[in-house]
Amino acid sequence: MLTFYSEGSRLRQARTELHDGALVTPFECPERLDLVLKQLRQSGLGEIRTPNAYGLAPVQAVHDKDYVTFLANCWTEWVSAGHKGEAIPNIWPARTLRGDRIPRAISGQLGYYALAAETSISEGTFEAAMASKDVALGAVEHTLKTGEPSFGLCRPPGHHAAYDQFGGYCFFNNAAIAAQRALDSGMGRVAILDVDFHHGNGTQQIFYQRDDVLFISLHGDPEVTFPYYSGYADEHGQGQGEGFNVNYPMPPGTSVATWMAALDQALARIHAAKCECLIVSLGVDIFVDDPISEFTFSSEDFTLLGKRLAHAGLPSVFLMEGGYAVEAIGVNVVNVLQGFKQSME
Ligand code: Q9C
Ligand code: ZN
Repeated sequence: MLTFYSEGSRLRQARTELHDGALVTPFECPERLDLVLKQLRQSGLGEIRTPNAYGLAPVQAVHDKDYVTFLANCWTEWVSAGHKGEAIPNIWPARTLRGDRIPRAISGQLGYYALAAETSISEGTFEAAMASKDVALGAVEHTLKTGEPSFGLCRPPGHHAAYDQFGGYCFFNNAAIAAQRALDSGMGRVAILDVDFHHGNGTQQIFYQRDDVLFISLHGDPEVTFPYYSGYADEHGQGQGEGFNVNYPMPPGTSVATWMAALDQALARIHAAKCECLIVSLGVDIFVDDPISEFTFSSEDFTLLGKRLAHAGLPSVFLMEGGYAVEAIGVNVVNVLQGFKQSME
């Protein structure tokens, strides 16, 4: 199985994350890449390739053009406005304010285009987001061409990024960009299965009114966990998309057996919808020791997850999302991929 990876992902070097009322070193850090690469090299899973540069067109196929321009210019504008730290929003078009204006000042634009405050924009963030979507596109292109599975070691992650909003460590929605690419290459329907601990609100929002992408997410109950305002079981999709969005929220501490039972239901839906390809939003923050998440996967359970995913029998693309227990992240990712590879017929 090929891995796609870009050195450009290291250009995101943010120093600050708003966490527990303090600015801390971000959980979503470049060391995450090192640990995954190390385990991939030891595993003998397959070659690690640098993707081509695919430009902005595939990004603009799922994101707002003005949002992309905002991300491209944000750091420069923030610095030239004289701000000292990293770019962090501190006001939003909240429910009682106007949501129909995009202010001229970068501080006003930040709130307009942000869905959360933990994620700063720093020098190199846009360039890293560009590298990350190229990784996703390299992976999906390879799978479309060969039918073989592939792994995109995306960083920054993508599943919280919506049509015109960043947050939750995400800027471009790599899974959505890859899914759109698969559709544009002639696939009739694509499944995105999101196993990250957090609900993939961005992916859901991008495809909510469409029936050509089946989005299914297993995640911590938004009643008690990020992103709080998305991911409930009654979100089924809208219009044409009715029935093509499925959420399995589960409480903190949910057992692996319960989680796997939800996965079986998800795989049955993917089969019933006649999806032609599977994109897995692979967050390994469901690991028991993840510092910001509350599910209970052991490292061995990730192997089991890979095996179950192989039983879907579809051309599959794995794209990295979250996972913050840095020491274990490499083992956990490789276990999914090895489990998958071993169970393919
Ligand atoms: N400060 C992904 O896993 N904050 N994003 C949670 C801890 C945001 C996670 C509370 C978590 C975002 C891709
Ligand atoms: Zn997550």
